[in-house]
Amino acid sequence: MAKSKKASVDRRGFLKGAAAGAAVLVAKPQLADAQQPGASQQSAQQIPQNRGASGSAAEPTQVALARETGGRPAENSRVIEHPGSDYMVDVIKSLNIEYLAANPGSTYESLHESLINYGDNKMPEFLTACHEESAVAMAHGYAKIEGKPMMALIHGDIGLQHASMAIYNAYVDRVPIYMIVGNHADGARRAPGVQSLHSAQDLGALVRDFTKWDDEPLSLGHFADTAVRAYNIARTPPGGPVLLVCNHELQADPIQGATPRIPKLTLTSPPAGDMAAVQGAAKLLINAERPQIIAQRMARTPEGMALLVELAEVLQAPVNSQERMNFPTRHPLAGTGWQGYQPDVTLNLEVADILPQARIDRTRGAKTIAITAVSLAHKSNIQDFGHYADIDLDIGADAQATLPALIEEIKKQLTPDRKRTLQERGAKLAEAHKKAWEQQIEQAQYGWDSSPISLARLSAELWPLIKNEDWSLVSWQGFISNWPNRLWKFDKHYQYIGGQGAGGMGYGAPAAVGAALANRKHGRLSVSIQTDGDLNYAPGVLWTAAHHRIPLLTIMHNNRGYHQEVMFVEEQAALHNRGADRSHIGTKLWDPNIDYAKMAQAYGMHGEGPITNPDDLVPSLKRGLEIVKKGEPAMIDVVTQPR
Ligand SMILES: Cc1ncc(C[n+]2csc(CCOP(=O)(O)OP(=O)(O)O)c2C)c(N)n1
Repeated sequence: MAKSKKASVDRRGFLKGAAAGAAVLVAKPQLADAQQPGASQQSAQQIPQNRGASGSAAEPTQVALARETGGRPAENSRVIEHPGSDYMVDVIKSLNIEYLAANPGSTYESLHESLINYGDNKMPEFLTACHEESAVAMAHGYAKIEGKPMMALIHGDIGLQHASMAIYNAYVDRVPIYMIVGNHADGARRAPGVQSLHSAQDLGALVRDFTKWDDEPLSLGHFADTAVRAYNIARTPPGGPVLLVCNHELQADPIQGATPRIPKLTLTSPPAGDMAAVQGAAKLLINAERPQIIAQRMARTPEGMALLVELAEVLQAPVNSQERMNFPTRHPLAGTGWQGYQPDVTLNLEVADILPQARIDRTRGAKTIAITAVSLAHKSNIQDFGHYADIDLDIGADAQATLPALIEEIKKQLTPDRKRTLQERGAKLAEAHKKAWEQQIEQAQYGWDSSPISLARLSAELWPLIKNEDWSLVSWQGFISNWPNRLWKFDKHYQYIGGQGAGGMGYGAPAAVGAALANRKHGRLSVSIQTDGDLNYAPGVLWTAAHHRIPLLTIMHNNRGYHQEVMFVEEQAALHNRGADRSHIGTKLWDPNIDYAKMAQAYGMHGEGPITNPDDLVPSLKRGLEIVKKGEPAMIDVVTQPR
């Protein structure tokens, strides 16, 4: 909870006797940021004061304008004893949110101050971001490790526009994020200029198409209800980002009378599949000759992985896991079966867009089952779905919550005879898995000594250095040809965070920092293989990692370009019957080459490279890992093959 009543009364007493603004800084000298050079030397006049002399937070003043544009505001001795934002902090603390990431902004200045002083900058702790997209994507990465939301504080309509792509990624990835955006909604009270320009009549509308829920509370009681409800909605499968629009007046006006009761959070239990449908699915799966399980956004918690292992083993079916850690990569049933294994029944667990394969399968009489909570939560405008999937059994429910019943039902229906047949299939699948594994090791050797360095070698050289640690890969593998999946042994739920969700670049670097933040308190070693195009969207997140001492080894997959797009342009050139020799135009990041070691150093972390000789790789990775194990971020720039 927040500071004790006595402590906060004492602080207020102190505030009364001093110049208010200066007191805010002096009162909390132990705060890390307040100790930065110059912070304590600020005079009372330099502390922003935009309130009118009447004691109301109402009047738009020239002071408000001046402060936003760099002018010197007038002195003001008024003190607001108990701002609404203190109560908001109590409400937020009741949700047990560990961190918030934000770029500062005047639309939430009152809440900002209450969080760091009244709330003691704990639960949540404030992390300084350098771009709103980074703040939200950090929260995205954090939730994928921790399974619960982090907060992003956003400044008005401009900050929300910056944040929007990251919100969209999280929405499609069904990841909970808790967002508060400040607003100056009351046109009669806000100042002209930025207070108006950064506000909106319906701020949530900017991102409503891809947030799970938003609300704009009108009173503190309404704020408490909305804040608790939003948290619950974010976490109820399918999860998603939620947004509270928080008006300046609600934050800054003094609380009148007693504070409203804070509702108790009770998480909604996820929907499990209808029993008749589950029984039907069990029957189809038991009778299948070549069943297949595809798991995409299935495992929400460590139990999800354990359930999927149990399902696979009881069925002796191969599991093709995508996007998340759903299934151990070295389990004998991991993969897609033996060569030519054509599934006759496919079970899709939280698979977003299953249509193309389902239609192909239908033409040869194969059946498709889907279990996903996304069927219960569609929106219209943004097209995060494909054609209508003509699947045979469509179970609208959370897959993880449905697995216990499905496993039970399969066990019940399985005869000893059928069990024997399934065991025989399992032995063949295990053989196929082993063969596929050996092939990967062989393939990894192609181009072993090449420069630029092969991604297989990079992954293979990294593995022995981390495999005895409690490691976590906090970057997507799509653009590194899935080499870690093909060579490493992933068997814990936090060992991989998957991709962007909606394919929006700029996600990778901040999501890695957010995931590393979540891993930090568990003492895990976070490693990211970072593409260069993605990092350059908002590299300031490197400073956030350095400033907040977030241990993360970033290994640049520096192919000096937007290689995915190089390939697309080359393909078009071929289609148009023209040469591909100009495909670098608009797609390559060279001339000049970007110096990532210097970039890392500029942001305050260890940086080395570019590594072009593969023999230099291991010593450099070792140096980076040593630094990360001491609790700091580090970057190694490796010049790599395109894929
Ligand atoms: C916000 C955004 N803009 C543009 C794209 C189009 N796009 C898809 S892949 C890609 C290249 C990414 O480059 P990089 O991260 O370096 O990965 P590489 O393909 O080089 O491995 C781009 C620009 C996108 N997905 N997202």
